[in-house]
Order: sequence, then C-alpha cells, then structure tokens
Amino acid sequence: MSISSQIAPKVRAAAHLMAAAAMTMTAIATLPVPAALAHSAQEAPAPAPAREAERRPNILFVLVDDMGFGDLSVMGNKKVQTPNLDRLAREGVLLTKFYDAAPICSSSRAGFLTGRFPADVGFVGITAGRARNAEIGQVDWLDPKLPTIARLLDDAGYATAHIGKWHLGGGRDIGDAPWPTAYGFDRSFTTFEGLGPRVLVSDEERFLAQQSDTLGQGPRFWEIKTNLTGLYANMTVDFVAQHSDKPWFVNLWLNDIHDPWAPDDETLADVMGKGTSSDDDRMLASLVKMDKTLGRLFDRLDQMGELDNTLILVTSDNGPSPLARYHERGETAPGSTEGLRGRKFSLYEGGIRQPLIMHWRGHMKAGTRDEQTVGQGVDLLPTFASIIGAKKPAGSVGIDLSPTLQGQPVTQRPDLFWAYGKEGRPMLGKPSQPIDVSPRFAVREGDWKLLANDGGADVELYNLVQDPMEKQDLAASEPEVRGRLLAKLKKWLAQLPK
Ligand SMILES: [Ca+2]
Repeated sequence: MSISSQIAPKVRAAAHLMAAAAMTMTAIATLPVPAALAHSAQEAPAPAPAREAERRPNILFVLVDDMGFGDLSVMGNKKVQTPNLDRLAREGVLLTKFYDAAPICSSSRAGFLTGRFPADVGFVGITAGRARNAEIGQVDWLDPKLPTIARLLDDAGYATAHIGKWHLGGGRDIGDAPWPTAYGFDRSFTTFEGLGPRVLVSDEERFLAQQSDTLGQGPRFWEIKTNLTGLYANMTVDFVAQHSDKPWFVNLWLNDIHDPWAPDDETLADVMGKGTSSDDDRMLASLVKMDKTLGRLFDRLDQMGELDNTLILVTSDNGPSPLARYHERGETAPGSTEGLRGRKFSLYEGGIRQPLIMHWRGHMKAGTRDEQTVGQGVDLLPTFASIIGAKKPAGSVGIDLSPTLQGQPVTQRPDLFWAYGKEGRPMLGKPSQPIDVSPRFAVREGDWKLLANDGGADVELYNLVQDPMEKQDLAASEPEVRGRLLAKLKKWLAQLPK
C-alpha cells in the first residue's frame, strides 16, 4: 500500500478541518465534505479552467526546517541523492548566497513573512513558554497587524493557505495566540507549534504535542511524524484543486528535517549505512523521503496544469542541528554546512546561509546558478510585491530579487542585520562545538561581515568573498572597516524595541 493511499483518509479529514477553520466548532459536526475534497490521490483531477495568459503566478513557498547549506545533493551531499529538488534547482534558478533572517526557527520565519528584520518585530529567538519569552525579551506571538507575504497576496486576490509548522506563536503554555489565519491566510493547518486546525505528532516530541492538545483552539488529530510531509503535500493538492479559478499561494512549511528524525522503515532500510552514524542515517532517510514526497507534489501539480504559471521557492529556515549528543561519540553530526563555519544557533555562515531554489516555468532563465546575489529572508515580500505588480509594503527592509529569475544578479543592497538574543538579556542556546559559537549580533555590508556581543564587545570581522569559511578575523588589521560596521550595528541595536 502506498503512503499516499494510507494517509488519504487523513488528508480528507485534515482538509475538512482546514476548510472548517473559519466556522465554529459546533458547525463542524454537520459540515458536508466539499466535493473537491472527495477525490483520492489516485484519481485524475478535473482539468483546470483556461486562463488568461498574463495571470499573476501561483506561489508555492516550501520552507524546510533545519536543513543545512550542503544537504541537498545539488549543494554537495555525496551520501544520498535528492533528485527532485536537484532537478528543480538545475532547471530553475539557484541562489547560493541567500541568508536566513535568523539562525533559529521562529525568528527566521518572522523575517520571511514580514519582510522586516525579526528583532525589529520582537523576534530574537524562538517563541517558547511565556516565562522564557519574558526572560529573553521575545514576544509571545507575531503582531497580526504587521504586513505579511500572505496579506500582500490575499489583498491582491490570491487564495492563501498556510500548511505545516508555524512557530510564530501558539504552543507550550500560550493558548491565546492568533491563528495563522489572522495573518492573511484564508486557511491554515499547522502542528504543535501553532493554533487552529492542526496535527499533533504522536511519536516524537510528544510532550510539546500534548501541551498543544490541552490548549484547545481548533480541531486536531494525532499522526506519526513520518506521515506529516505527505499529509501536507496532499492537502496542498486539495487546496489548489479547490482554488484553480484564481491565483493561489501556499506557504508549505515542513518539519521532517528537524530532529528527532522519524523516517519510515522502508526509506531507512534503503539509506542504512550511508550515513556516519545511526542518527545520520535517520536524517538522510528523512531527507530522501522529503525529496521524494516533494517530487510527487510537483508532478501532481504539473498533471493538474498548475505548474505552467507557478513560482516555486525552496529554502531552509536555519542551519543543521548543533546538539552535543551528535558529537559525543566522535561522530560527524547529521546535516552538512558544506564546510561553512557554524550551525543552527550561530551567526557564522553555516547557521544562516542557505540555497534558495526558484522555479517559474517560462518566466526564468533556466539553469541559472547565481553565486553573486546576496539575498535574505526579508527579500521575499518585496520580491512577491514586484512579481504581482503591487506596492512594497512600508517598513520592509528587503529588496526585489526578481531580476535573478532572468539571470541578472542583484549586486547592490542595503546592509543586513541579525540578532540572536537581545542586549542585556540572557544568552540563548549555543552550538555544542566552540568553533561554531558566534557573537550574537551581526551586520553585513558588501563583502564584509562584523559580529559582536552586547555593547560592542567581542568584535570579529570577516571578508566573506576572500574568506567564506570565516577563518581569518580581520578586526585588528582593518580598523576603519571595523569602526564603520560596528557603528552601524550599534545604531541598529539601539533602535530595536525595548
Ligand atoms: Ca528550524
């Protein structure tokens, strides 16, 4: 039995829940299942209606959780192959100097969604429990009044859905956070780090799922982790099938590459021994399975006629897991930065640098590998605004990356700033290996990156073109650059919310 047929009933149930999200719980019991949800994964979908040639593109944003810079085989992975994402990258446009807005889940996601540096909107770490958030100076949830990519597209007439991990508020002991639908999504379906209709993971991180269950706030059911990405992919197909009469936006945020990994036995058996440890095998199997599932999703959307005008973007929210236990046995930690220094929780390149794959059939210079453009998570909002011909919302600090689709690198941009924590507040979790532990604030100006701690302490300076691995600290030998960048960083830190 295929995985998709195993979980098809769950998809229908989940899509039913998502469709019912705007209605009251009492209405759900009597809600008829929409006809569009009734087709199974095996049945051919109805053909999409004819469209005007110049219609604005559909947008599918696939955000992987904790995938490293070098984990896709197109980025250097020699242990396993990721042929579906590789093909997307090789046929499309691949930016290799793309950054996350933060080295950790919640803050990175706030950057993607709002087009603003996360610390400017109160995100300096992850949304955890209320007491921890107060201690580190992290807001409990994203302000729903902020502009977001979802609101931008919703206002432009798109059908919008958030499917998958959220982590922008609504988990642990915080049961009063807005649902993702408060941010411009017509529909949402998430998991234990978010509220509203959601799936609770039954075999991993069960404590967080149980906490989420007690919060109420939306219909929910339990599922094992290995089935989540297939579930989300099939829900994406269902959502698209229901909205083929207008442009759609699906924010598909996966969580299978975030540890603990939970591949199915069949995929694990195929991969066994290719990793350097049992944990590595499990991570690689999860990666292979995710790639296969996404390949099926892209094929299915193609069969539905949806890929002729769809911009697909794929990237990851931060570097690979840095937990100590992966190093304790002298093993190589699962997840590759392809030699970049730093992992998750680090502002060195390995914590924040990612490939960005973009694919828009008929609207791109196919086969472009762009090693020049320095992009960042905050650029998605202005890029989407440019593509749909909308005005860039006020306050966005990002730039329009759409010229890169035509093979034109974007070589000028405003300075980039990162914060991992807040001045005067406790330090956050660190990578386990001392070489990966960075100062907690950073600025990039042109080829230069300066890092510092509170009050401008512990300054480090790197020329990223000459030294992409950040091995040679030039803070002492380049006093002029050091002074200029440190002043910029201090000025930015001083204007952050108190
Ligand atoms: Ca993450």
